Amino acid sequence: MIKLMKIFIGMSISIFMLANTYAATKENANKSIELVITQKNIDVDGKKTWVYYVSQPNGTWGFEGVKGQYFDATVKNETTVPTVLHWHGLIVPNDQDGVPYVTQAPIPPGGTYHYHFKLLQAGTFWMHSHFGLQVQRYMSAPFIIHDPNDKSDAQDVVMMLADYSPKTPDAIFAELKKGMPMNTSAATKQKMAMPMNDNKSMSSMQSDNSMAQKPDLNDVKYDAYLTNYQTLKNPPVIRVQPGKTVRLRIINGAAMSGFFVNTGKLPGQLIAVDGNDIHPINGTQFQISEAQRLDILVKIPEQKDGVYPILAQGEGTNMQTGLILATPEAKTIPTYPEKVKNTAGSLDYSQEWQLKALYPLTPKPVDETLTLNLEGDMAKYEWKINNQMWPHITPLSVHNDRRVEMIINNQTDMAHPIHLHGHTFEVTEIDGKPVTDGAMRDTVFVMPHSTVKVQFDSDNPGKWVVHCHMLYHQEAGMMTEIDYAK
Ligand SMILES: [Cu+2]
Repeated sequence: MIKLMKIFIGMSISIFMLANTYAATKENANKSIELVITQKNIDVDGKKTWVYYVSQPNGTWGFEGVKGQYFDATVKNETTVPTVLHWHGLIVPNDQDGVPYVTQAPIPPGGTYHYHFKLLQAGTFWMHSHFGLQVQRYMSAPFIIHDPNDKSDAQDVVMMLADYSPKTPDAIFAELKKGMPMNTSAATKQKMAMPMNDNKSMSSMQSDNSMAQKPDLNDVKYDAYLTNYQTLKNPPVIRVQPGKTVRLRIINGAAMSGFFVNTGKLPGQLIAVDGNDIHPINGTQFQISEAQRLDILVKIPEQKDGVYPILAQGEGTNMQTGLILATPEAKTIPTYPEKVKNTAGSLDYSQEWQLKALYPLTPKPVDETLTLNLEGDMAKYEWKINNQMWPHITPLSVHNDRRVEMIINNQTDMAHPIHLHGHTFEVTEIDGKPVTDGAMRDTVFVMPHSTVKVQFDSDNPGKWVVHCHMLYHQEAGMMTEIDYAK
């Protein structure tokens, strides 16, 4: 028990450090670093489990750097399995992208791999394994890049969300492959296809009790959700200063769960999605699908002993996770329940419609069009793009230096967060309706039986994978590749 406590304390400290070592890291960002992948034991509400952990020898969880400087890292695989780390959302040269058998060979147990690239962007990103089902064991960590021109004195607080099951990832996948009747039930289909009123659905987490009686919209049932490896029974408590601004850097690192984020008493201002600045949106509830990020500013009131939970409820569930912002004088931290009365609804487009990129693409005619038809066979648990399952795919092709439109046509009964490597795209159309200056993203949520169009400039030659970021969908085939024509 003491050992476990130490792990928790260790993790809290390194997260706290991440929020407070900007100055030191700023000077050191050009230095070579080591990122060590280890395994460790944690306790999730009384259940012992082992997890992966990616940290630097100085204790920093993940990485924090400055735009314009170089990321020069030796990744050490101190686990017992092969792995590869991918830098999610970062525009890197193709050979740095970290996709096994596409851009590099896996790093064997005990092996190392050197990555070296310039940090071209500023924002909230993350790193994660692109090998097998390792994301379910949290082989993931924050990758935060500061803008050297950002004069804000906001305190950074990283909130990395994850989903927890006592079952092994292999067992979860085997169960899905065997098929679960509830997935294809008429009630589920009906619920998925149900059109949602935009304003109502933003707050659907509070209103819809009827969801509780219906089959779950999620194809994996989890026991708990985690924030920075901890549950609400023992949440991260981050000390904040009265009157100061906090920049929440929320990363959805969950394998299969979307969330409704709730800033509670603190009015929030959403300033970036997927690391890309938007025209700010005020609110207290925000949506985040798998692999996406939200940067939200909250101002801590002047009150000396303030406690402010930042919560995230899993879509289609009554479970929540979160962290607690507390001023130094707040001695007693109340506990917040892991389970709430109301079951949350599903994520939708209501937030996406509000997003306006601060730096959208320069409007240009589309030169080339790619179509991604998303298909699925629930009975066999096969997930496909253009009727092909990874790795048995024919790559799509683009030419260099073109404006490319990607049409994502979801023909399945489930939503899919689609992620493109090596590029940032603009959301340009949702279900036939144009989006003006839509958000710049690397991961877009596509609702069931719905079509989303995005555009990007083909300015980064190589072989880039595009895939669903629901881990078991990806593993079951929902991934393809876009190659630059030679
Ligand atoms: Cu999917």
